Amino acid sequence: MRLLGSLASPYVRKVRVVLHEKELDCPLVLEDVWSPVSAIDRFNPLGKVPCLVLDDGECVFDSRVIVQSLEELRPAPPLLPREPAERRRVLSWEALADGLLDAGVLVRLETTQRPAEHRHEPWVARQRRKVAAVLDHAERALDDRPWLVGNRLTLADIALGCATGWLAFRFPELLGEPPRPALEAHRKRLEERPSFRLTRPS
Ligand code: GSF
Repeated sequence: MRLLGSLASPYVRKVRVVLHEKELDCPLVLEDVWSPVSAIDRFNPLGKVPCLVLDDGECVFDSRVIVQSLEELRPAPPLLPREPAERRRVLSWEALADGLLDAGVLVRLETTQRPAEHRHEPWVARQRRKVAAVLDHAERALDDRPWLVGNRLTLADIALGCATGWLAFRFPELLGEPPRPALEAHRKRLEERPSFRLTRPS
């Protein structure tokens, strides 16, 4: 199998971190989805990465489906609990982290791609509020606990770590103000893991 993706995408990073944590070998094939000659549409009609291409040619997307498939392919170490209530909590955190990213990416596109005179500031402010609300929610949930769910690393931490890592890369001011010490400790702890160190956005 191979993973189509980019080095800056936080959704791709989530998949790459899971691959590393599970010690699964899967080459990353760089795909610039914004290039007019990108071949991504041949693999994913939505034109988005990440896309996991299996050996028989089947294409798997999006990142949430890919990481669940990887969990089934290689159950150890478990990143998605089997116990229903714990599993639900982990998946809800993943949805929150991805939702934060969706809002953050909209802010980035609105402020980098759209000419200033066409920007819709209330829309940008709305997306920024979503980012801040998820960060506040995570700060309260973490308090002085090392992990979001249970007493070990799960997909919840990986998804949140990829989201906060992307903010540190693209919007440090959104991440840093107001200070959220528990969240910052969580981010730094994750960034020290080999799986995160090897997948830093660039
Ligand atoms: C989001 C993927 C995505 O937006 C997932 O896989 O979890 N829900 C999906 N990927 C972006 C790259 S990035 O912003 O990380 C992408 O491929 N955008 C191209 C486009 O045409 O929107």
